[in-house]
Amino acid sequence: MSVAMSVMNEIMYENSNLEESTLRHLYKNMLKPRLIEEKMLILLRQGKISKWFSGIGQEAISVGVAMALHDDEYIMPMHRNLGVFTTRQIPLYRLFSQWQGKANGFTKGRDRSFHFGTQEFNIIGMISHLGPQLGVADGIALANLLKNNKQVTAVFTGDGGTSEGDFHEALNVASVWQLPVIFCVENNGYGLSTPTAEQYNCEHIADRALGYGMESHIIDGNNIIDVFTKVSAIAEDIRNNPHPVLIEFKTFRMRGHEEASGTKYVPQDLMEAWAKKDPLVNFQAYLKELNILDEKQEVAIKEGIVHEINENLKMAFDEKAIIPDETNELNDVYKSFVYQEVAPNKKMKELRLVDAISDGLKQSMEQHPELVIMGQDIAEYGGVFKITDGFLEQFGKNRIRNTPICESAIIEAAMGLSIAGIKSVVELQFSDFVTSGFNPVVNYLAKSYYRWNQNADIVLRMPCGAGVAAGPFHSQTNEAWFTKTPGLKVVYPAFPYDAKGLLATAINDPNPVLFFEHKALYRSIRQEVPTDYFTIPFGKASVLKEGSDITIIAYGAAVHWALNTLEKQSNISADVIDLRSLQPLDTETIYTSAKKTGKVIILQEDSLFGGIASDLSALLMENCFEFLDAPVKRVASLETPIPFINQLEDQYLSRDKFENELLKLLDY
Ligand SMILES: Cc1ncc(C[n+]2csc(CCOP(=O)(O)OP(=O)(O)O)c2C)c(N)n1
Repeated sequence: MSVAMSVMNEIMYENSNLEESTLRHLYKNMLKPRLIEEKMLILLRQGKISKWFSGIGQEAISVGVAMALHDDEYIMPMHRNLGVFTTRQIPLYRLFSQWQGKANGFTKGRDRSFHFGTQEFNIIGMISHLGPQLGVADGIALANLLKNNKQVTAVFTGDGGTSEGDFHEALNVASVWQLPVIFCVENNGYGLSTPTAEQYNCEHIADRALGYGMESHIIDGNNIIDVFTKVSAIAEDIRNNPHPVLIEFKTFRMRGHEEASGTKYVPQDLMEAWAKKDPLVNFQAYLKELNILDEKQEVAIKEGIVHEINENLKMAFDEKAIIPDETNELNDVYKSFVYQEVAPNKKMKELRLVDAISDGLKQSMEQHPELVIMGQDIAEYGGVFKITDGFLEQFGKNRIRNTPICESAIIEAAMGLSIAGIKSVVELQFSDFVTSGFNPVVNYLAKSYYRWNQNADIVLRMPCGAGVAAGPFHSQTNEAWFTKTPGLKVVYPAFPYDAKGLLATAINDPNPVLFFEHKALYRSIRQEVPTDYFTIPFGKASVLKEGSDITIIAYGAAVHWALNTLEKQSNISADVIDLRSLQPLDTETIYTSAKKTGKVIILQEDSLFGGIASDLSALLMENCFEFLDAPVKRVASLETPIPFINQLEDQYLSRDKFENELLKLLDY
């Protein structure tokens, strides 16, 4: 080892055979974000940008990690990692436009600061919630592992972010699956105003890796040579031998959490001590000491960067402001999907709902050779409802993945797979447990396409529903939590035939789809189903009966409750509409029927307030009022959680109240 040792005031550099050109490169790459920030702070004071999270003093980490990775490897920065973006050579005017909410940015004014990704530069930015980045990194790393492309993924978080559940789930999943990912924790002393002593109760964050069976390192985050050389070596090791690594970079946040919040709570002596360890100033002095940089070169480099900043700023300022256009906005909520009709074959077989879903899932696995299924107990055990029984033997362990009980990390990992171009299906053991992964569903999967045109090619299978005496946490039908959220599609079949065809479409659709499967129907409903692969389009309700007195609208188990009621009341002439898909919704079929019959009753299994029936009722009032002969009637379950014991569950459910309400409405 040729070691040029240098003891500067505060940082000891070891030049482990790095070329002069590399050292200069490291320097320039650190200087650029520093100069941009200095300019941004001026613009902030002038009110020309809205908010700024400073990375001053932490540049060595962003730059060192970004330079240690290959350009085709994904890197996932946070709010203080400007150096990642500049090291990847993103044209500055695009960054400036992003911060000004202009069209040349990455989110068309839809999200601010560093909340964006760009496939062009293999950078996947954060969502505000911090932690989800880590699970998404797992998914990208999983894709790399499956493709065997020897790539490593690096993801950032702060010391504060390590307290989030996402951090622990992501580390656990990465370790269990031995994913090629580097978790980079920038320990900068504070999470907003909270010092690390109030954030965690262990000496080093790196120590936590032991608990996950993971390799870890502590690196001086202000020493650019250490960061670059050590991360380069770690990355190379991971490429050859995939495994996760946790790195804790010791550093300090030199400015406020964001500029407006100040640093009053930080002791002055701490600030002063860390100011002496400035990564840029020390490295610059070191390069001068080695005669790699002189005063003239320093000035020239600085002038070059300042010129680039000013030119690019001018471009961003000159760019016209975004003109709002509702159509544009609405068109970017979902990735466009051209539905491909695959007609059902003539050969039929009688199947239960559970078999039809299993059959459809298996055929989609054959249609899409890269499709991955993830879920708890789905491999050897075949899933708690046995939907994936036998899949492991046919498709292997890479594609049929048992997961730890980490709903958040797994849904985030599915997002990562999608970013890397791989479709996935996630089986929630019970739809009730989606709450443990709620954040990534409603904030990441749902908003990603709208924010920066990155789709989430994911189906979440949701075994749901009551009537099985399973109590408040295994019986909910929670579709309304998701129909409320733009960006998600929600499908809810009631029959085996529909379930098979709709599941195929859900998997073909590049958008996030929540696929509800009613547990009480799994083994009680049978139907003739085409044996081969076929598709059914979303947004088309199914008219099960045609009549003239009244329109009955339902979905899921409630469809069967309505049909059973009509069997008893055979003199009633009703249109029975099974919605099948709730988002998109087939308003045309609903309105046509309502206008014909003049009376509408909506039967819903969920409790009343805020459910689908309420919105359907509002839509009918707004669009069919003149045709209605009676107020639209909603019949829904009691406004309580779902109770366990049969007689209480029976009382809770809307099922037995329907007949009476139907007769009353007919008499209106
Ligand atoms: C889930 C969630 N809770 C709270 C916040 C508000 N918040 C944003 S950044 C931050 C501190 C983060 O600290 P750390 O991870 O140490 O990163 P740093 O800002 O110090 O770089 C907080 C509390 C948030 N964005 N998301």
